Amino acid sequence: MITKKMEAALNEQIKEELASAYLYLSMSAHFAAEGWDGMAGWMRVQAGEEQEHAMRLFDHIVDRGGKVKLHALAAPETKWASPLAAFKAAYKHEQHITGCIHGLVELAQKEKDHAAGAMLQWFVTEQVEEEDHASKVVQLLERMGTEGRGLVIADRELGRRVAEKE
Ligand code: OFO
Repeated sequence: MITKKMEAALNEQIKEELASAYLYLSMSAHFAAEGWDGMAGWMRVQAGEEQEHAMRLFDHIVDRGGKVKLHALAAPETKWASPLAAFKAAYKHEQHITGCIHGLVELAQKEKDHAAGAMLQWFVTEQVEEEDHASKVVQLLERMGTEGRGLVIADRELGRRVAEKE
């Protein structure tokens, strides 16, 4: 049986993951409106992954006899000064999420909740990938330049991202 503290913290993390999905969907909408279809697609795939992350936590709470409680989501930003600014914001956001996950791992240790600890290890590894993906795009956009042909090539490259099976 999940403890009340762990249940509340994981419910909070479901909100964080869905807020991530919301943020990336908003970025996708922004890129689509600006005609950057490749980057819009990249963000859409990312938003889908975030929903899957939320569902992992959802299922864990249910499997451990707890109750899922969904919290309200704040509206995300809708505009970014440039593609580079958006991906920098995404990278910063992932660093924030990594901090949340590490906090949950520490709570699971304190609560002696080994099942939550084991489940959260997947997220620890995933966050290494999440930060790596976002920072690599930042690097790519810095190299390709913020306008013109370089950005068109980067957009095409980023559009090749497809949803991975977890
Ligand atoms: Fe769920 O990893 Fe990104 O936010």
